[in-house]
Amino acid sequence: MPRVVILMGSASDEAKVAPCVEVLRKLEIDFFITVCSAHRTPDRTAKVVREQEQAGCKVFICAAGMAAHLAGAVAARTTKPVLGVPLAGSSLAGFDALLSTVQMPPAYPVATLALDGAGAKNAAWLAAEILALTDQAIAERLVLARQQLTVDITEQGEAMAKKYA
Ligand code: RP5
Repeated sequence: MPRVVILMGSASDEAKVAPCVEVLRKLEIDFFITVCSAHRTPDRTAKVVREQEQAGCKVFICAAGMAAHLAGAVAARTTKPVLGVPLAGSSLAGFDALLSTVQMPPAYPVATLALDGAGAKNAAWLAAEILALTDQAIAERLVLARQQLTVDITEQGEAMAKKYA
């Protein structure tokens, strides 16, 4: 049962959203992913939110560029946490998408992550942390994954020190 739903505004966003998928897979979290536009397919967006919520979705991750209203449009239709990932794709280099995603009116929050791949990755980590509040297995996998990062970075540090010794 997918507990995380990833929506992107266009198929052209796929490469920037891929790191999110990678992290969710690594943490063994089921997800549903599709293309859904706030502007081009508003009815489909509403339908997907309704259907996925009924199917058990606990967190929505929305990635979009330009006048990025997807996360806001989803937040308008659910009280589940909505995580927004602004994408750079216009001559404003993502500043447009950042402001469109982050500036939500009271009672309709969008937890806005960094731009592009970095934000996509952290959206998955944050979704995992939200799920971990009520899922012990995910909580344990999160701790293990972080411990592995500590090991990896320590090894990198030692290798770097050796290289320049
Ligand atoms: C946004 O417009 C999408 O999220 C995408 O980042 C941007 C451009 O979309 P395409 O013209 O490539 O479909 O809605």
